[in-house]
Amino acid sequence: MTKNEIAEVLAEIATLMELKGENPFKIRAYSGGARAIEALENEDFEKLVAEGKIDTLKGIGEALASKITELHSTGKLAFFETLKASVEPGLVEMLGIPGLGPKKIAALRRELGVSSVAALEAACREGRVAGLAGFGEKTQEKIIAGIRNREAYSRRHLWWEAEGVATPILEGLRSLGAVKRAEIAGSLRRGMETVGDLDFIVAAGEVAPVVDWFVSNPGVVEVTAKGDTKASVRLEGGIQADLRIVPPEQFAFALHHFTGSKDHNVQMRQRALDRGLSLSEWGLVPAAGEGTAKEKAARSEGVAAPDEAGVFAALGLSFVPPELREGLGEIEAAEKGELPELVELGDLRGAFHNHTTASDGRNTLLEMATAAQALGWEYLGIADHSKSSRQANGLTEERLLKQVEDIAALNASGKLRTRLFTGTECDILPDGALDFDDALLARLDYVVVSVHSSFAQDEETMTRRIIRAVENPRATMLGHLTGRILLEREGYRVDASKVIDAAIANGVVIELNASPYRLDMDWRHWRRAAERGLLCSVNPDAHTTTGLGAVRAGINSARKGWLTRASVVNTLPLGQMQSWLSAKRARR
Ligand code: DGT
Ligand code: CA
Ligand code: CA
Ligand code: ZN
Repeated sequence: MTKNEIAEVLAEIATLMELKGENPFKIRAYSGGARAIEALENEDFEKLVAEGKIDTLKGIGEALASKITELHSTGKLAFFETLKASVEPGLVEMLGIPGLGPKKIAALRRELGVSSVAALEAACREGRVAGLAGFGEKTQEKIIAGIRNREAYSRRHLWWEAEGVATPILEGLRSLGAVKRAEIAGSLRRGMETVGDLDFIVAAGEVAPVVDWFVSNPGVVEVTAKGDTKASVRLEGGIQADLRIVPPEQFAFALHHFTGSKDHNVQMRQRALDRGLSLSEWGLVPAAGEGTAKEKAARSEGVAAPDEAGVFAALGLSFVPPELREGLGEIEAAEKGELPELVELGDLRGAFHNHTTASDGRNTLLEMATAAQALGWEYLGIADHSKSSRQANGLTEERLLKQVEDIAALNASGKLRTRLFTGTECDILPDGALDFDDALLARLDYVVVSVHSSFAQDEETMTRRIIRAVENPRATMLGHLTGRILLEREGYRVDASKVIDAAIANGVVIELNASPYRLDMDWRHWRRAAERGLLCSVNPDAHTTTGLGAVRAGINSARKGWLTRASVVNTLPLGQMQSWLSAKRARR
């Protein structure tokens, strides 16, 4: 074990002993010992251990010295393991509640017999905590709030929301005089549908002003860690953010490392090792030789890389876009020069599946069309709900026919450069039939078919139901395959691969619903499905004019699914899109 790891174990021992209410002098010996070795330089610590002189340090007696030596040589400590096993896990969990330290927790255990977060919450609600010496009403309220916040903090966050929080921080960092480069890393950069925490990587000459700015910017509600070159904070809304500052020459390596994913990093590191190199956040250095990778990097022994492309190139790879870095074959593809040319936001020429005030949208047809035009889109497909979706004010046959006329009139008026397509988001009824009859559906430019009811059907029934809809010659595309709402609701049970087969066989498109809450069909299915010939439509499912912008989230998922422009129908320019739709209609 390294010096820092040993110090952490000693500090944890002190905490555990405090939770158990043990002798304060003994406790202080461990926390003091942790601080004493933390303050040492690595080399000095190693030297003292090697010479058996660790007990000459102030604050470290013989007993502690032998424990440190045991940890150093074996990485384990029997005393620590026994101690850990003797402390109730609920007490350790309580340490995560802001405002509760080991001493208070020990008192709660002793006086109230509370040994879990749930029991603590109940005790607070019954007012029993306020009555304890050293607690009071205020503390009791703080604990209740802390428990609630802890739940929010442990949550993951939608990519869209995380990005909204991260962008102003990134801009703030870039505006600092000391900052040379700043990027967002982690799952956010990889375009994951949900994000655990934010990771900022900064190259700076001077570090102190950057750390100070980061921990004191207005969105910060709590500083959870602050060091010389890193800091962690909790932001409003509960999301955590980590900052790491590195020297400019290490920036590309740190950015690559903290972008991840873990699986991608493991494979990259193995590839480096196969070439006698060691890859880490510090650099790409020879695996052999004196000292740690960090020290070698500091001595500039490694490969220089001005950017991430340089990191990949040094390992014989072409640049791997962050979205593909999931350890799912991207390194092999990069080696062979076979990475796909991923679809980009700018490739989209329009979008289908959009709602208006006719059903449950909040903007009118004209407002939606005008917004699409402002985005530079050549076309916009309207798809309001069908009559069975009463909760969403689904259109009756008459109202849909009226909308078809309105759209024709708008298209003919010459007011718009964006062409409107008539459509519907037609309910797939519980038995797989469609909500409108053939004659009406045949009058529309396209038809999205979606499930909005009877979510509880078993997988076989649901799969059969959706396949029946996909086999309907009136269906152009399938909406939100599983109906999941991220972080809120699981999707209904459906056999995705069978539905994909049916869609391919029937020339039906499956949408990538780009709503940041959905991102459905999931990116993990897309690569194989597209290889087999499935076409995708990146659909915003917009209910407002700003909702059209959701395609940005959809493009993340499309890229994670290795999709190229050729697999995404709404990259077609207007003329080709019209021919494509006409050809579909002729067949149905
Ligand atoms: P998240 O925050 O849960 O949505 O996911 P990430 O991917 O942002 O993970 P995070 O924030 O824990 O760490 C950022 C990146 O740092 C991660 O993708 C890869 C790298 N990393 C962190 N811990 C490890 C590790 O133990 N091993 C390896 N190989 N890489 C790690
Ligand atoms: Ca992260
Ligand atoms: Ca992190
Ligand atoms: Zn829908």
